[in-house]
Amino acid sequence: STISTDVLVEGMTCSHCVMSVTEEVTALNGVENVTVDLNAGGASKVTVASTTPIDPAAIRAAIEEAGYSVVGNR
Ligand code: 9UX
Repeated sequence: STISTDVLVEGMTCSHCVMSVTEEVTALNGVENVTVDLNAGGASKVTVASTTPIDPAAIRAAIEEAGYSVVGNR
């Protein structure tokens, strides 16, 4: 079954931000799909679907690599 992990990300405002984050997070082992709810309530919600649990620190690192900040979960 699929595991879903949500993180809230600051600083994403356009579709190119979405592409950059999606690309970095999709590259993590086990990640099957990444969706972004842009600017949901001030921060954007990034939802990571995977077959195995993904280390939240790895998701954070990938998002920071793309140039954005994780501000929380859910
Ligand atoms: Mo769009 Mo995102 O011009 O940092 S790439 S705002």
